[in-house]
Amino acid sequence: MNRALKHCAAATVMVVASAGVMAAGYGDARIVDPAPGWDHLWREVIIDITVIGILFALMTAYFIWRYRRVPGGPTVGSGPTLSTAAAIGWVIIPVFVFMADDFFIAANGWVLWNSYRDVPADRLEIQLESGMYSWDYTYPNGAHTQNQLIVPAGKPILLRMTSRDTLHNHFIPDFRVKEDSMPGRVTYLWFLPKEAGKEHIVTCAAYCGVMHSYMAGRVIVKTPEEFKAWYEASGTAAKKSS
Ligand SMILES: [Cu+2]
Repeated sequence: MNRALKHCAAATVMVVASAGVMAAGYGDARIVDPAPGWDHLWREVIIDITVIGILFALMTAYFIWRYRRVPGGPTVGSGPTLSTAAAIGWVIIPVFVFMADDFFIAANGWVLWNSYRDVPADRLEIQLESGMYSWDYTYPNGAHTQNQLIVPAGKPILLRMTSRDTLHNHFIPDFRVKEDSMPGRVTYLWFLPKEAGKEHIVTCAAYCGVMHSYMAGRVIVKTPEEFKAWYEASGTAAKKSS
């Protein structure tokens, strides 16, 4: 009876500890911009594996110490024998607890992925053609830029991407977005620039040739007014030159 209680108490401690880890910082279910969600999920994974790792290390250290061989002691241990139910419980409960945590994290990842694939209707849609070794952006009014993605703050930006030669990968680390662009196929990504006056690095994240490491650009975030002025001037200039 006493032994069963001990097992029960130990299992309860594990369940409570893991539930605490799972509940830590559980976020808002309605995510508009997935970028902070990815950061949140990353922190959660780090906290979870740290807590679970420490828990396992402590338990292992305890068992090593508790069941060590002592000089003059018996060569075959005389530890408590588990009942069938306790043995099964010790397998099932921890597996359930840790797998539940894995599924919880995976489910959060799927939710974020869905919001990343679901582009807001009110957006600025820009065509991107990548090539060795530049990023070429074309705006709805014909404005064209190379290696400079000029965007207004506060508006979701959708890039429809393709490539004129080989496989590239448009990566904007600050916005947590990264997507292949390739010939004969249109892929997309979207992000939400928030702060005007900021610049963000764009880099190619798929090895595409000898100059791959030079294939960098910038996202330049302007205020909506600054952007409008630039956009209208660039659109007109594009029309005049054509
Ligand atoms: Cu590239």
